[in-house]
Amino acid sequence: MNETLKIAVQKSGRLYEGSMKLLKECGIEVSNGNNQLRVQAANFPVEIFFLRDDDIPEYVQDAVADIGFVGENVVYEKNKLVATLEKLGFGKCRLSLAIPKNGSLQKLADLNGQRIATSYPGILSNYLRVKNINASIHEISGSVEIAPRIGLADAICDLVSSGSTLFTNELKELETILQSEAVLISNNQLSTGKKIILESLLFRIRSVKKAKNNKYVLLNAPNDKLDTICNLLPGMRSPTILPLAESGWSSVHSVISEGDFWNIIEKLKTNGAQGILIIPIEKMII
Ligand code: PRT
Ligand code: ZN
Repeated sequence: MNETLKIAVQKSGRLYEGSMKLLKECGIEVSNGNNQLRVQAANFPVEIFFLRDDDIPEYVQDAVADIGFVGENVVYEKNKLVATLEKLGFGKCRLSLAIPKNGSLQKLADLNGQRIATSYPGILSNYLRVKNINASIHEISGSVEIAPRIGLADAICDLVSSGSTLFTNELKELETILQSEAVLISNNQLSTGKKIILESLLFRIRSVKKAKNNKYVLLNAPNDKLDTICNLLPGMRSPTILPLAESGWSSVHSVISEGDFWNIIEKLKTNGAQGILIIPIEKMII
């Protein structure tokens, strides 16, 4: 029997674009033109289910979907029996406690006896227990940031990315409880056929992620500086060196990681590298 892996993706919202883009970068063609609830990919044995993000962990646990793309914050909050297999590199945010900017609350201990509004009662109550804070939790499903202003709560616990929502509501971050990004979760009891499809999907996802974290670099170097320059460029194995038409010079090709980028470029320049080209990598297979 030809099996299909069922993938749960957020129907609309902050993770939709990133999820669809990742599938596309993995070479998986999906059209969701008619706002359908499920679609079969044209060229890979997967079927996409479009769902609310809050429902994804439970649907994956119950095998309605085999895997899902969802925020770690939702995975921790829902606490279902699913395995987190891979961070996906988008949907980055943090779950933080925030307090009025100019109020009497100043530190974590000040939250004792206070009311905290949140959509994450599970994560928050665990955190407060560990920190020995005795506060009451008011669960609300949206617009948490207005709760202190309308007198519903003294503090909030909500997702933050740029911080501008807190700023416009005259709140400030007190503590970060959790760093989060979109992750791939899986049902724990996939059939052998589904596991094979998942492995193939994970291989593609990892190749896309590696490519994003690396850049291809091409430069010209005087031959007497080649050793120093090659030591700055470890590459996947070692740099490729080709002679230039002009004698005494070589062309060096390598791969550098995004994190080291500016640091390495400066050192390359001071060591005599010229004509440096940095090129994005589409896929990286190691
Ligand atoms: O309809 P459905 O239930 O599927 O969607 P939803 O409304 O519950 O979720 P959605 O689309 O808002 O968020 C989906 C996921 O995106 C979250 O679970 C997080 O994993 C991730 N994510 C990343 C964020 C943010 N960044 C984010 N900034 N989710 C929400 N926010 C909100 C936050 O709640 C606050 O209101 O954005 C505001 C803060 O943003 P800044 O930039 O002003 O700090
Ligand atoms: Zn939601």
